[in-house]
Amino acid sequence: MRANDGTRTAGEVLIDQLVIHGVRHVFCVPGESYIAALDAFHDRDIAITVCRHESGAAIMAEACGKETGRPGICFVTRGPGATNAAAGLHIAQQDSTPLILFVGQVAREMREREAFQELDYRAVFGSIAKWATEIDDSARIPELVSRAFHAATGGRPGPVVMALPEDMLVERIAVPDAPAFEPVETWPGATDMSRLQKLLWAAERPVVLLGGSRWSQAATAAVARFAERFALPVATTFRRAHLFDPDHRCYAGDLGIGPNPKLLARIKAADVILLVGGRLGEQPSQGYTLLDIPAPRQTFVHVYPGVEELGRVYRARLAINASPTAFAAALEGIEPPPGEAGWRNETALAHAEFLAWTDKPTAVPGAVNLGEIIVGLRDQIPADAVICNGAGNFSVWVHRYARYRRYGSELAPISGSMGYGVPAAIGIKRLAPERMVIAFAGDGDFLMTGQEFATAVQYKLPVIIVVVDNGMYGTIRMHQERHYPGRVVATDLKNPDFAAYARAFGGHGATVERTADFFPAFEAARKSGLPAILHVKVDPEALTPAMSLSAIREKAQAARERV
Ligand SMILES: Cc1ncc(C[n+]2csc(CCOP(=O)(O)OP(=O)(O)O)c2C)c(N)n1
Ligand SMILES: [Mg+2]
Repeated sequence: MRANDGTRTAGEVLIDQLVIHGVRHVFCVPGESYIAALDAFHDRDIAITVCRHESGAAIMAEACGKETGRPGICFVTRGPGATNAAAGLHIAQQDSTPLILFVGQVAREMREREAFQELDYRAVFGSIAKWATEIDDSARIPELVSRAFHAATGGRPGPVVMALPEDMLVERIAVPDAPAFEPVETWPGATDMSRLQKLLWAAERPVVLLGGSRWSQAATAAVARFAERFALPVATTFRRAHLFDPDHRCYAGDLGIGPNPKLLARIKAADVILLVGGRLGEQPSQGYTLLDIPAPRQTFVHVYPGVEELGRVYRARLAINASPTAFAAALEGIEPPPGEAGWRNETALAHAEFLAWTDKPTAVPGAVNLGEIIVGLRDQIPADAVICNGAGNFSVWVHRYARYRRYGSELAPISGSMGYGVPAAIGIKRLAPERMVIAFAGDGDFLMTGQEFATAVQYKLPVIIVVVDNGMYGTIRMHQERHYPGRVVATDLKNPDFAAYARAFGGHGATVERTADFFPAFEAARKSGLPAILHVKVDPEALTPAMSLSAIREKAQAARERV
């Protein structure tokens, strides 16, 4: 019960700050270290999702941060709770997602003795988080929590860790609340925009690349209008395909794993590259081979919300420190070159090449073709359906063949973290129960966080999880076959019956062994109204859309014999 003498416990002050900053959902695994904060949720209008593992809770919060651009909120206990949650922190860091992780901490008078589950959070998370701190003085909660929201969202977004000593949370204090935070926009200057216009007017083969976070529905729509007015080809970076409508005549495809070689050639041959919001890290740059470092041959324009990234790897001809949302709005103010753009036909060709690369799945060994399943789903799911996945070779099919039709329809780890898809799907379904949410998971990938299926059942969240079972950690087997052909070590998996697993948790489960059986199974899963798992058994030979397992092995063996 809250007192009416003008005082609040520190736990109550903390939760009140969350309400003020607009938090509607938090994800947690409880711990005795922060029950005073948990208690303060009791009469506040914030939905709590209690999870089965802190990595699941942190990923759910990260997915909400990714989707909304406002910090996802996760509460975990000290020591083991915090280290379990590290998976989500690392994703938030690499994916540039705003996230605040609140961690219980030992009482202040016990610190530095290595008390039960004690950790030094500033030291442990100092290099993962944008800011890791501990609240010593309960009176400063409004100030420090306000700072956490600004730090998580400002510039390049990322994770913040706040440790909460147990005794601090029960102190009774009288302090005023902080005002509600708003993410700080960084606007491009008028000179930046006129220099950009000049560079585009002088271009012959320009390309636009979109990536990173700090986008919105309005910003992606503004970029689409800009692309139309200038007839520019637009590509997206690794796992950011939802930033541009795939049906738009300017869309040239995405720079994922195993991308369209024609898209790579197009970017290499471009004379002006405008990169908005992304870092062009190892994956989209194809191992830092796409552009010369530090000085790309092309006229390189880099628009990024965090100033520390500009000039870090690539020396831009024009570096613009702006958030994508602000930059996209400013694009309305620049004009295309007079007359017909010389590159208009190239843009049409780029889109045709994207369609040719993605329209028809390649043939693969076995009775199930994952590409055909994903192509078949395109017209069966609503445009605002969210498609989630973790890491593994199965995701290469997902990214190549899925159509992400709306901003926010793709939730996938830029960090390549296995186990992402299931909690991401549950987190987003909790936030937006009206949207269809699908997760693709590998057999290895799924069991890293598959226990959160219980969370989906507990909160009646009918997500549909497609487990692509090839009986192995296929990605690693692929690398093994390439480098050590025929020498299989630690990549085989003996799997459970995933459909029975779903039913044991109280969900819907079905097994699919032929492509054509997938679609009625999907429909039945949807109609069940329950969280569902479709256990799709694929041939282990179907290792990539381009090459079978045996072909990869034979190619590596032949290369060995030649040397
Ligand atoms: C948390 C984590 N651990 C390990 C890896 C290394 N890794 C990348 S893909 C992969 C195998 C994925 O197997 P599975 O989910 O079955 O998908 P498949 O490649 O077989 O389609 C592994 C172990 C990783 N990316 N993330
Ligand atoms: Mg597998």
